[in-house]
Amino acid sequence: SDDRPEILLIRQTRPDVAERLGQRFRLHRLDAAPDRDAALAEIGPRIRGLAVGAMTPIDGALFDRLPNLEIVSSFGVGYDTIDVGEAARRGICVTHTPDVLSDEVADLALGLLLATVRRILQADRYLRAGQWRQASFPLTTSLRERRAGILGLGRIGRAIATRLEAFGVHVAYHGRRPQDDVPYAYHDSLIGLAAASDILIVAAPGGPDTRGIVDAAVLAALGPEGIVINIARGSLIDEAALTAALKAGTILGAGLDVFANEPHVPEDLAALDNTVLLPHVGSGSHYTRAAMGRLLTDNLFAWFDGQAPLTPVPETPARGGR
Ligand code: 8YV
Repeated sequence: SDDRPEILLIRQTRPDVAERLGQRFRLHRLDAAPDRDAALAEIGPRIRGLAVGAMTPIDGALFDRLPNLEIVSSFGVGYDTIDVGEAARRGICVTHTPDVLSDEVADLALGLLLATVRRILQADRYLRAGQWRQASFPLTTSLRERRAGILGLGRIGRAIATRLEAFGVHVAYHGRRPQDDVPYAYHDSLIGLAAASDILIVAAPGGPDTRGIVDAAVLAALGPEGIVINIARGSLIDEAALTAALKAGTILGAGLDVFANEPHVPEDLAALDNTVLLPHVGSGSHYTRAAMGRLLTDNLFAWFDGQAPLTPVPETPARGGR
């Protein structure tokens, strides 16, 4: 008989992850099941571990179907779609994939910032449309002498800050608390940070605590030269307020890799010329996604070896195996 621990994969489709897990565990896939409900009823009680794609809703209703679940290993650093309070109450450990993607996401944030400030994509479209032969591309705003405000100076926020320093851009930040090991100015309110900045970079976690905190007042404080960059979660920004500010010219532009209701992007945001919009690609390189996949599997390996998981989230118990 096969008495290996049984693991359920939900929206985690990387072949290398499935292969590596399959060498050690009995794997089940919910995506492949014709009747999800019947599949859960049959295998649910035997499942001890979950491997999930990022942005996958994981809640108490699912935990009810998995009474012997010990660990949820999630692909991605953000875990706002996982009900960690409910997991903690049930003694279920949740792990994520921090650190391995910070540089990649920070690189993309700088790319998005440069593309937005120097209108790189608009210039490419201008050339391809043959307009260069008629006239030079209009001059743009600049990164020179700008002041960036980072909302959320976590692992990714710090990686963005060091890059901004290299570009000669002044950095300040707002977050839950000041950090004593950084040289950047702390603002105890987001609106204060926005008022002191003309670039606002969103790098804080999503979820109920941060929903809509970049609102009309924050955008007004950022001002008419203001640039908003978001590589975190769309939920942090009031998209309607952002769209209105971009249309009215009360801010200058926005570069967004994330949206409130992915993969749906508001049409009026896409119709604007002063936006650069990307389909949530921050961590999306072969190199980094492979590293995330390894960390996802390593967390499950450690757990079922009876060791402490490598990268548990702080909200859930991270005891070593049962
Ligand atoms: C996702 C992300 O993991 O890490 C996160 O929080 O949002 C991304 O890296 C990616 O979209 C894969 O699903």
